Amino acid sequence: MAFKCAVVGAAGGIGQPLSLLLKNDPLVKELSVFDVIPLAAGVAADLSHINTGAKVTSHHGFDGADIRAALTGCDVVVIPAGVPRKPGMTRDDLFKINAGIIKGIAEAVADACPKAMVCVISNPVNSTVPIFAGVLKAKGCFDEKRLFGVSTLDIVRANTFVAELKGLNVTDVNVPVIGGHSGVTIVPLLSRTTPACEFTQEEAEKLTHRIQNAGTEVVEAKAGAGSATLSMAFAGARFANSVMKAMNGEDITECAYVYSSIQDGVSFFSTEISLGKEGISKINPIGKVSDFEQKNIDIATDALKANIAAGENFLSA
Ligand SMILES: NC(=O)c1ccc[n+]([C@@H]2O[C@H](COP(=O)([O-])OP(=O)(O)OC[C@H]3O[C@@H](n4cnc5c(N)ncnc54)[C@H](O)[C@@H]3O)[C@@H](O)[C@H]2O)c1
Ligand SMILES: *[C@@H]1O[C@H](CO)[C@@H](O)[C@H](O)[C@H]1NC(C)=O
Ligand SMILES: CC(=O)N[C@H]1CO[C@H](CO)[C@@H](O)[C@@H]1O
Repeated sequence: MAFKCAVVGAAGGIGQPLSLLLKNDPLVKELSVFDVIPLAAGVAADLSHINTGAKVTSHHGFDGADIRAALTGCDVVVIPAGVPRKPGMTRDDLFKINAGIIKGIAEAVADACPKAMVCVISNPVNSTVPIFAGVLKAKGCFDEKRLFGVSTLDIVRANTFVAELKGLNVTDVNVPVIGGHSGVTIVPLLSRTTPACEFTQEEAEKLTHRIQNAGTEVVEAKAGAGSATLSMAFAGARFANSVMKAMNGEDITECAYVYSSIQDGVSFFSTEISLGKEGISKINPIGKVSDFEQKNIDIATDALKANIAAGENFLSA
């Protein structure tokens, strides 16, 4: 079975290549391209000439009716809408702007496609996902099995950096990355890399630091022209594809930042999750980790407490 998929923020740096990858995904039967800016229509026209099965439709505009029209009937909604980080800007600075954008999109999802699988890319994911959940709760349609903060880029990066260091075939490498999705909340579980790898303490520290700060490498290299877009589009398309494969009955495991009681003191946490026809079928326990990883999990949990509160306070303000 194939699905109707929307990209919200489709005219942006992430949105355009993400839309391209979804247009090329055989599991997508209709791609609904939405952005507030009119360029959405151009992106859709361009994509519509590609001879793959997905039918392309488009909507744009600031009126709530436009996004609701784009979302109607969608099975999967992928959201890279917002403002990207510029040099010198922290994910905190982004928070206020993107929080308002996410709130509006969540209201539209609640009205137009409350059963859709929702994949949030807009940063800071550690707060935008709690905001999204809060809006859906207020609208009486929050299903914790269907809301995902997309942290896949951290796994994609970890796989790449580990394969480079160890001389492995990168397509075979998998490094689970748990916790949150920025700075110290990103916790790679290098000890659980498959195929099994040994790391010295120095290698583990260097790799962990690089994975946590990889976004900044791209921001600095683009020198004012934006943040990670192409690698993020790849990661977002991979995650959406996994969600759709699972909706078709395949057993799939991905890491994602979700509503979870796995970690004491925080209501959202990223761990490996099993996906099924109805979204999350099981949140896997953290499992065995090294002492270094456990220390990083504790640091991440403390930081996330403040981040989640920031999301909740934004809604109650
Ligand atoms: N999760 C991750 O790993 C990750 C990685 C990189 C970037 N990001 C985040 O993704 C977001 C987008 O980044 P980008 O580089 O594509 O930015 P961009 O500015 O190039 O694109 C954002 C797009 O969102 C649109 N937009 C703004 N408000 C909207 C709304 N209310 N509804 C629909 N569309 C709206 C804009 O018109 C623009 O086309 C940022 O928040 C960025 O921080 C996340
Ligand atoms: C890497 O692994 C993939 C999948 O297992 C395989 O298709 C590919 O040929 C391998 N590449 C190399 C260079 O060995
Ligand atoms: C650890 C971390 O920095 N995470 C970000 C999550 O979102 C909040 C905003 O509420 C920021 O404080 C953090 O930068």
